[in-house]
Order: sequence, then C-alpha cells, then structure tokens
Amino acid sequence: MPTHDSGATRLDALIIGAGFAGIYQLHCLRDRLGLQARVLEAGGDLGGTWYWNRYPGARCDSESHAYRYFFSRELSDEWQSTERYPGPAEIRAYLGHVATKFDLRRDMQFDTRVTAAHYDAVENLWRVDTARGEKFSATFLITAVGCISAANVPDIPGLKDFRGQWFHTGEWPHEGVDFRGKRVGQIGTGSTGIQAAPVIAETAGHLTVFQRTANYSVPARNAPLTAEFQRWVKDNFEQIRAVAQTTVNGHAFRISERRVADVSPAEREALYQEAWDYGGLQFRGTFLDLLTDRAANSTAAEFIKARIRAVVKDPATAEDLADIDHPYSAKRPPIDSNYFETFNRPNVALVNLRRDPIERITPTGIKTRSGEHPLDIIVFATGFDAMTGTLFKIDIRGRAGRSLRDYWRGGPRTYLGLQMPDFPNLFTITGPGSPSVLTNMPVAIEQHVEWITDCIAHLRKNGIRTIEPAEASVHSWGEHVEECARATLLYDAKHSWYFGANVQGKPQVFMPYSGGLHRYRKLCAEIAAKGYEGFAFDRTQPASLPVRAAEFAGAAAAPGV
Ligand code: N01
Repeated sequence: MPTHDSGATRLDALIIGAGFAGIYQLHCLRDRLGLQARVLEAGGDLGGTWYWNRYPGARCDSESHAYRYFFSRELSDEWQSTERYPGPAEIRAYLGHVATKFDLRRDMQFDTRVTAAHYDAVENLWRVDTARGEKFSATFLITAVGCISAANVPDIPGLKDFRGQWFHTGEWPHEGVDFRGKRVGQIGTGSTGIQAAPVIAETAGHLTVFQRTANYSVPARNAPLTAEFQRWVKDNFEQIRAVAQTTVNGHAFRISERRVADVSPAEREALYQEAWDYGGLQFRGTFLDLLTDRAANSTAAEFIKARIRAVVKDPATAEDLADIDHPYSAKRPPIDSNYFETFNRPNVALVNLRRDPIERITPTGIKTRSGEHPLDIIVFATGFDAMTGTLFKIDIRGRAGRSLRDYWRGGPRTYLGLQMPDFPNLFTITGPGSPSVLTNMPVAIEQHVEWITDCIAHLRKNGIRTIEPAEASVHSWGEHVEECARATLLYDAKHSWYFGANVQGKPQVFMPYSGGLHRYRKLCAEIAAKGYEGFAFDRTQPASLPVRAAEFAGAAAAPGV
C-alpha cells in the first residue's frame, strides 16, 4: 500500500498519462520491479490519444498488426483486430483488454490532471499536485503524456463572437457532432483534416475546407481483415516483431534497398502504382532515397500530384490541391479514404488560404479576403502544440526551482529524449530528441519503457540515489539530432510541426530524432551497457527505497516476457 507523508500519497513511481506508454510503464514498474506505482490520467478513462481523438474518420495510420504491444506473445495471440487500420473504439478496447489482463486499473486514477511536479532535493522526491487538490510524492516521475496531445486552436480574431458551434478534432465531444444539413467549415489539411473531411461531407449540408498548405496523401485502402490474414498475424508474431523492432520507423514493413536511379522511369512508375494500389504508409518505402535525395523525392511527389489531378474533376480545385510546396513525406504524410474524391461532391468547396487568407471569424462564419463564408460549425483540424506543449501544461521544476519552461526556452534540450539535467529521476517517454513521432508509436514506446525500467532497476540495485544527464551530453545529443535532421529532406519543410512552426512564438527547433529507431535502440542499449554513459549518478545516500525481491526478476528479460 502507498504510505502518506504530510498529507501526500507516497509512492515509488508516479506515471502521468494512461495511453500506450503509461499502461505499459505501470505494468513494468509494478509487476516486474515490484514498485508502488500509480498512473494519474486527466481523461475519464485510459486510451491517451484515442480517448480524446474521436473526430469523424479518426483512424490509426499504422496497420493493426503493428499498432500494438510486442512484449507479450500471449497478449497478441488473444487479440483479434478487425480492420487493416484500427479506429479509436477498437484501440481503446485493446488497451482496456491489456489493462484487464494485467489488472492495471486498480493503480490508475482518472479525471486527475497533474498541475505541478516539483523536485524536493532534500528528500529526493518529486512532489506532485493535481487539479483536484490531491498531493503525491514519488522517487521516480515518468511522463507518458503523448507527443501530440495539446490541442492548437489558432488565435484567429473573432472566434469568441462566433455564434455557431466550434470544435477541435483533438478534443472531440464523446457524444459526437450532428452535421446533418449544417454548413461546416474545416480549417486544416494535415493527417487529421484529410481523414475528417470525407466523413463530414457525407452528412453535412455543405463543407468548406480551408487549406493553408496543400498536402500529399496516399489511399489507405482500409478494409476488414480476412480470417487468413488474422491467422497469419498470429502465426508470424516473432517475425512481425522482429521487423518492427529493426526498421527505421517501427512499422512492420521494410524500406526498399533500391534507389530511384536504379530503375528505368517505366519501372519506377509501375512500382509507385503498385504501392499506390496497395495503399498506406508503405508508399514511403518504395525507394531508399525518397527522404534524402530531392530529385528522387520529386518523382514520388510528381506521381502523387498527377493522381490528384486525375481524381479531382474541377481543374482549378485540382491545381490548388496539387500545388504542394514541400518534398513528399517531409511533413508527416497522411493517408486517406476518398479525400481527393470528396472535392468532386457538389456540397464541398475548397478555399486556398494562400491566395485568399482568413481575415477573421465573424459571428456567422469565416471572412476571407474575398468575402464571407457563412457557417454553422467550425472544425479546427489545426494540429497540436507538439512534443513540448503537454509537458508545459504541467509546472515542472527541478533542482533549485529550475523550471522546464525556462530550460527549454530556446527549444527542447534533452539527452536521448529521456532526461534533462537538474531534473533527477524524471523520465520523459517519447520526449523531444527521441524517434517518437517519426515512428509507429507503440514500438518506440515499448523501447523507452523497457529502457527506463532497466535503468530504475539498475539504480536500485546499486544504491544510486539519482540519475540525470550531464549538460555536455545534452549538448552533443542536440547537435546529433540536428545533424540527423539536416541529412534528410525533413529539414526542408520548415513550416512543419516537427519544427514547432505551427504554434505562434514557439522556438523553431527540429524536435524528433530522425536517425532511425533501429539505430537509436542500439545506441540506448550501448549507453546502458557502458554504465549509463553520459548520465550522472548521485551515490551520496542509499536509494530511499528498499530493494524488493521481485525487483530484478523481469527487467532483464524484457522484451518478450
Ligand atoms: O495536425 P497538423 P493534424 N490557419 O499540424 C493547418 C498525428 N495523427 O492534427 O500546414 C489555417 O499536421 C495547417 O496548415 P499548415 C500525425 O502525426 C496521427 O492533422 O501549418 N490553417 C495544417 O494543414 C499528424 O502529423 C494519426 O500551413 C491552419 C493543419 O492545420 C499529427 O497527428 C491520425 C492554421 C494542421 O495539420 C497532427 O496532425 C491523424 C491557421 N491558423 C493525425 N493553423 C494516426 O494515424 C494550422 N493550420 C495515429
């Protein structure tokens, strides 16, 4: 049982967030290391991203046989996905199954938003406050808050006077929104907007899509899974896991070794067509050099632009949709179900904001330079204050009151995306500077959770009081993250959220690690094997908690328990 000190519930470890990351971290710390651990979650249930993102058309872009945990074969065998890409309800059901199987809910607390976490150096404890006025203290604090969870509603003048309804896709009402017969305006054409528009258009009286940056998209080709495929997934668990854990992006497919210049133009078109017909994010894997060579990339870009022009019947609309200003995949590439086809519907219109920018929101619609668009509902598919926004919602303070906001004033600075100096025993799952958003997230999450678990086991076994990186490690890791980004075309799309460019005033720093999950995984393992090279330990006192017998039983065996 947790103990209490001066009104605070005392735990060994506190985990913030009950998505993929928090759920598995709780299992590892509680059931493998025997710690008193608890998850605090702002939402009313588990699910993380999938608790909040219930907008029309929401669906995972990773395929269901890879968008799952791989730490337990038994768990995988028990679960049957029904579609090629799982929707939010199926993902929540899956996570609910995991929580039930490992009896995790008893250590999860919902409707509990963490507001502050301050490090107490004397006691070596993180002191945590919640919006409900509860207090906790814990030796280890692990953030599992997701990378794209802080909704970004742009500061467009007039919104507060709008007399219709408005919603952000990332905070969608659980009861749904009735679009029937309504005039709907959707701002944003990223992965979310591209999923939402076709579904909204099916029932709305009229849909106007406000596009600031035209975007590539490849058909998802979602479909129910056949019994044969479901069998194949079960029979090939080890193989699927091996691929996901050794590829650059954590998906269960490999990137081709072939370069664009290795094939004739006719062969190239045939390969693109094959990938287009197959659908999904694999399109990126058609050639090795799509993300590193501009000329190679432009062949994929032109292929997609030609498909857009072929699908969209109105030539002016087709031109606006195909007028894409960045290399293919330099921003997160969406996949869709009938996105471009939607613009052939009589009840759908596109407004090109580059030519006709929004001036303000009026009480009755959106006013662009050329005139007013009367609306009943505005849908903001405008993305997130990614990677740092959710952490900044918590007042995190380390040694001597140093605030994370101050430390990251010029952009996030971490070692491996996992830790910061002066924030001892604080771990950030899929934090900035880690592969995170450039991967199939559950695979990156498992790697982080297992690394953190092994690290905590190491600290406790060796009587180490605290761990935090040296400032020099943060500096050199930051340089490496930047150098990796510069080596790719990701660096050419300066207006992407990978740089924080979508949020006004946010420092423009490339945030995720683009060196590949496979390399990153190896590097993290080597650093741990070298006694946590680049980190500093405090051994001045024994760890404040007794070592328990169960502690080392599971950690070394992960993954694959
Ligand atoms: O957000 P985005 P998203 N005026 O930032 C536009 C993940 N995801 O929610 O490009 C007008 O990509 C903005 O325009 P611009 C995935 O990682 C995962 O779509 O900045 N427009 C852009 O068009 C994804 O990348 C799944 O010029 C404004 C759009 O809004 C991430 O979530 C499914 C504007 C925002 O696009 C975020 O995607 C869906 C303004 N003031 C999403 N401000 C999965 O499969 C912004 N925009 C797991």
